[in-house]
Amino acid sequence: MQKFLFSGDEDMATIKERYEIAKEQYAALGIDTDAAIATLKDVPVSLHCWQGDDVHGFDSDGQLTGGIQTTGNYPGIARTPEELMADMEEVMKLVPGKVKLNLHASYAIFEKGQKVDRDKIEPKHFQKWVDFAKKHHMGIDFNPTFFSHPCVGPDGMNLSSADEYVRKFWIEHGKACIRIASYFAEQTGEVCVMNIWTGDGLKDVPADRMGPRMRYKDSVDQILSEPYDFNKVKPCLESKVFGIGVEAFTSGSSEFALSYAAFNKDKLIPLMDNGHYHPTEVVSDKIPALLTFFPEIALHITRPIRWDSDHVVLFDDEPKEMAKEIVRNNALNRVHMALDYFDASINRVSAWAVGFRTWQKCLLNALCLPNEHLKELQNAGNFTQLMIDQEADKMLPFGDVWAYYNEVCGAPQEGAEYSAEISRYWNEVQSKRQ
Ligand code: RNT
Ligand code: ZN
Repeated sequence: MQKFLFSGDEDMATIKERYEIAKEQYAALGIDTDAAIATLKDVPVSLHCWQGDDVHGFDSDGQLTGGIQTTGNYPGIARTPEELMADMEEVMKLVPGKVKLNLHASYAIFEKGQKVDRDKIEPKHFQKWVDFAKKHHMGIDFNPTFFSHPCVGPDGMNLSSADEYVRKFWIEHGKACIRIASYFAEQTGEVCVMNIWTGDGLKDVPADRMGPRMRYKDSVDQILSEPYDFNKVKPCLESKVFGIGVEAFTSGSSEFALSYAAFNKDKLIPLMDNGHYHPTEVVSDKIPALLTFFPEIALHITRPIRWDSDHVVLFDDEPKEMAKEIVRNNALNRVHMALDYFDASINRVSAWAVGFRTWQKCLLNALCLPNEHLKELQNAGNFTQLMIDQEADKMLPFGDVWAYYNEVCGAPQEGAEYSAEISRYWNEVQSKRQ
């Protein structure tokens, strides 16, 4: 018998009962929601350590540079590795799905008297992170930190600097990071994606665009000359259109990064950050374009508002569309997915968790669509029915599947349950940091 449910009336049906009803509705369209949940549970998504402390890291007290910015001064920021790890553990309680750890080199943890500069960092400076990852059965992704550091040329550049001393320092940093990435892969038994991003660029009209790009290319060539096993360490190159203070030119433009990846397919993969393009360009459209040519690609998932503002990812159209492109092209094992946003104006643990939960929603939503059927309609040129069906699919009871997924994963439910846990952690832990 059909049940009628009133929203908010929890007594009417349990999460499981609601799920069973939803499941039938999906099954009528040929969608297996149990299979969708089982698939998603095992797909790793990289959780970036830098949302927890506004991209400060532990190796310097300097300002955030490189064309990126955090705004806001919400209290309770993590100030030490222990606090950051505790916050990340809290985030892991708040989210469903499989978490992979994403570290920046600036998060090296030095024992007393151990401090070295970035060109000399070693695996041992990340041992505590390796132990942390092992404790939680996580793989680790890694990022050299080519920003927030005083060693820059007169033009503010590093990997594309005309100052050879500066450039060499950063090449050595990149090589050190390859060695650390290899250590992570070996220790965790999982692939380590190592992303190269530099904010190198110029504020105003350049006199030379080619020079910095040739030097950037040579720097990446030299970094990748450090030996590594490409099956275990996946270096990537992240492009960017502009940054704060580098509005006129970036060395690592989209064409540069993509061409580099295309000509070095046996050693590097391309990385697209959906905040790094002109505002009307969409990464959802670029994903299948790249998958046509590259066996693997990597993503930074963020939410740009008018610029690369790195707002917390929310369940709106573009990330949904990005997830659809990954899922309907059977590319969940070809796309390395990492989150990259940093909001300092709200509770950082909540910001962190909401973004991770959002990307899980996007993937689950994509897994619960009649993708093959919709493709067939497109291929048959039946655009009338395609529109009707795509609109109907938006009204499927996805919230019930999502609620059940959270229950299965032991994550809190949307709304009051989630808020209660955020408040508890604030009262017991974060508020005491002031
Ligand atoms: C900056 C890039 C880069 C950084 C992180 C911290 O615009 O997106 O990926 O956000 O490395
Ligand atoms: Zn990014």
